[in-house]
Amino acid sequence: MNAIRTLVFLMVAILNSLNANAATLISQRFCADPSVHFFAGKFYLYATNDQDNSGKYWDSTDWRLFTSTNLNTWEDNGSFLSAKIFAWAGEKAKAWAPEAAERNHQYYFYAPVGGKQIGVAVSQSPQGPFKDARQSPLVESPRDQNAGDEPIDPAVFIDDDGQAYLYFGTRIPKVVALTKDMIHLQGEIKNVVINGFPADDAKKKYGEAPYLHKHQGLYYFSFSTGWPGQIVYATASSPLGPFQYRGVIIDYLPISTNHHAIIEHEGETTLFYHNKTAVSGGNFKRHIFQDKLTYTENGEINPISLAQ
Ligand code: FUB
Repeated sequence: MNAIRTLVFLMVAILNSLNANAATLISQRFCADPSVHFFAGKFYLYATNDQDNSGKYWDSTDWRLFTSTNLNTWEDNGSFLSAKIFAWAGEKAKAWAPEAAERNHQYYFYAPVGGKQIGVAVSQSPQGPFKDARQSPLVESPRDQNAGDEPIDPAVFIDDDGQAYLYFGTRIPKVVALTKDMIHLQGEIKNVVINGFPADDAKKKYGEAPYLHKHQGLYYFSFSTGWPGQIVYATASSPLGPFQYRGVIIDYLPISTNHHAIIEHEGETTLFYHNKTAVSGGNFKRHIFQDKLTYTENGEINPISLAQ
């Protein structure tokens, strides 16, 4: 089994080196739901730790951290945080798609601990140790009005004016401003409005995995269309929308979920997402890949060609 595994990864490495456009596998460890950031001179990739789940459900209880100095090769820092830090989440807490953000040299870690609650933790270092920032969920259904049935998949965007926004949600995308301390909601939770889905494709709708980034002054809201899902995007002139549907970034993958992150650094855009491989072969044992993302002159995102 080990010999087969080594052979498959050697083949992937050879394919990667032959084709500069091919997606690159970031680690042989099972991991998913990438959240990628450049903090204090280094890249950090926070992930759902599929290495530790049962293989039958997304039931891992810890998150995994990778670091990089060049955005090409990643060091595996292993399981770096347990869902147990959120004591209020109880025994059944799951470690699902994480997110991170920095403000004033404090690092904030956001994560769902199952389908109903999102917690926030804080640390002086992007690598931790993190502690629960408020001893209660940041978002909770049904406690918070309009949080939706399944408030998962937090994504934080801090605009150039310093205002932070939290996006999250399943089936209905949600957005809410965050207070300056990054650990409280500011104002109402609103639905994210996306107009212009193609009328001839009923599958083109919001599913999960929201992500917001800004490119040349335009706000790009990208997300998975469901299970299985494409990663598609819509744009707006405000982080609050309304957004106009623009197109597909990643087509359907042979896996039940997809979840991505986009980082712009020194003029280059890099896309991270998860997929299954010949080794993982399953919906719960996923692998993270990265690929270059490019735009047309009109600000459209060129869809990536899939290596898997
Ligand atoms: O990893 C658990 C769940 O699967 C995430 O919250 C979703 O985005 C999907 O990737």
